[in-house]
Formats: sequence, C-alpha cells, structure tokens
Amino acid sequence: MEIKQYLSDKKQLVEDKLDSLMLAADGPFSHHIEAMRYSLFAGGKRVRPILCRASAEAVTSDPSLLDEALIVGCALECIHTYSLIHDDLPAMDDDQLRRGKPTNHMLHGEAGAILAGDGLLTFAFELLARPATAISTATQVNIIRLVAEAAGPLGMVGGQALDIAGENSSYPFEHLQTIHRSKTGALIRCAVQTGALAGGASNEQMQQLTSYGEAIGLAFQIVDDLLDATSTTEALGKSAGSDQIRGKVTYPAFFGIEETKNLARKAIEQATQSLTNFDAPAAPLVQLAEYIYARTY
Ligand code: GRG
Repeated sequence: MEIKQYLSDKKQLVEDKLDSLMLAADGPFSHHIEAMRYSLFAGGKRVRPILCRASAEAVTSDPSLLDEALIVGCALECIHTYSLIHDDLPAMDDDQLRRGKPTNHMLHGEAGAILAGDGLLTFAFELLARPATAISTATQVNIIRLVAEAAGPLGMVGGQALDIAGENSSYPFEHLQTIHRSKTGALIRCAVQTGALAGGASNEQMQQLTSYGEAIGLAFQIVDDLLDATSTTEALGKSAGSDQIRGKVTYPAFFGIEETKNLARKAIEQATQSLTNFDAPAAPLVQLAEYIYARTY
C-alpha cells in the first residue's frame, strides 16, 4: 500500500467527518463558530485522527467501530487545534503564521481566539460524550478519561506550562523528555489508545499499541525540534527557528542535528517493534511511523 494514497484517502475521510460534525456558522453564535472553523479547517495534516482510525483498523474491520474511532479522532483534532490557537497567542508564542495562514488572533482578536480555543476544547468533549450505539457506555467513559488525562494538567497543558517555565533556562535531559512526552506525546499516544479502545482491542493489544503510541509521540516532537532548527518558515507554514529565539531547550541543542536524527530513528524502530504481533491490518501504523520520521512540515 502506498502511504501517500492512504494518507490522502484518510485525510479526506477526516475532512468530511469533521465537516459533518462541526457546528454551522450561522445564527447568534456565527462569529464565534466562524473563528473555531477558521482554524479547524486551515489545512492541518490530521495526524491524530488518522492515527486513531488506523489504530482501530489494526484490531477490527467492523465499519461501525471504525466510524466511532473516526469521531474520537475528530474530537482529538478539535483539542489539537485549540492548543495551537492558544499556543500562538501573544501571551504564549506570539506567532503570526500557522498552517501557512494568519493565526487565529490576527483575524479574530485575542478574546475571539481564546474563546475559539475554549469552544473547540469543550466541543470535543461534547463529541466524545454523544449518544453512541456501537460502543458501550463503559468504553465511552474510558475514552473520555484517557482524553482528559492526555489533554490536561499532567498531559498537554502541563507540558506547555513546563515548556513556558523553562524558556531561557537550562535543565537536565530528563526534564526535556518529560516536556516532550506530555506536551506533544500524550495526545498522540492517546489517539492510538482511544482508536484501539473504540475498536475493541484486547488488553494485550492495548499494551502493545500504547508502546507504539508512546514511541511515535516522542518521535513526533523530536522531528518537530529538528524541523524548527533546519527548515524554513515557508516549508513549515509557521515560524522556523523559533525555539532558538525563545531560548527553548531542544533535542538538537542537547545532541546536535545528526545525533537527533539517530534518536528519532531509534524511536521509530521502537514503535514498529511494538507491532510485531499484529498482522497486515497494522501495516498503516508501521507506515505512519515512517511518515512521522520523514515528514517535512
Ligand atoms: C496552549 C494548552 C496549550 C497547549 C499547547 C501542542 C502545543 C501545546 C503547542 C504547539 C507547539 C508546538 C509547535 C508543538 C510541537 C508539536 C506540534 C503539536 C506540532 C503541530 O502539530 P502538527 O504538526 O500540526 O500535527 P498540523 O498543523 O499539521 O495539525
């Protein structure tokens, strides 16, 4: 299977599903919903929903379970988009460009962007808690708990707090790993875990997919550090070189570019090794790991 084709098919699936789930920008809340839609449909790679659905595919071929996983993936994309809107605010990274377009607050103002992020975060949980027929209420509650943990104070939000607190200071490598695992890795691992849960994975499959998710989550952020240090604003669609400007500790700052590439490779190998007990339906997960390593934006 050609990964480019797989990614483009699944990206379309995600776009269509997000469009069908997302509120329409009309009525009294139209400006607020327009601000949410602006960033949600600004051209993201949709890595988290694609991973969520691919993880379900590794354990089931039941179309209604795969659709549940896709909805969970769309909720994760709403959370991811909120995090980018807030990360770009003047109080945080103060960025003007995201996904090659003006950042949310440039168009909708700071208050509008804060509320667009708040709206997306809350709407994600509305999606996760919707009446579902294919999965049990217990599975739904487990998924909601995993998402809240991954997005919350010991996950993405906590990681962002540590990242900001650590600007212009030095700290041990173990602390950098904690930041990477929580700020970026937690939501990616959660995409894999929740897709597996929606698909009805066994405990053993959950353990193996969790190891896979942890490894690709770390690889994703290592590659992000590399791209920030080596790529251009034009290629990334967001400001390149910002880590150095903001005095952030990164993998390249610790290890240099070449060794950082080796460490990303090692994380990808760890990820694929976690999948050795899976059959052909897990092939997209192997290729997605390679895509995360080779991505250029
Ligand atoms: C503000 C609560 C809060 C959290 C922000 C994730 C995050 C925490 C900030 C984003 C900063 C950043 C550049 C992190 C690096 C990894 C990352 C999440 C990159 C962007 O994700 P992609 O590449 O983006 O999946 P697209 O645009 O393709 O969706």
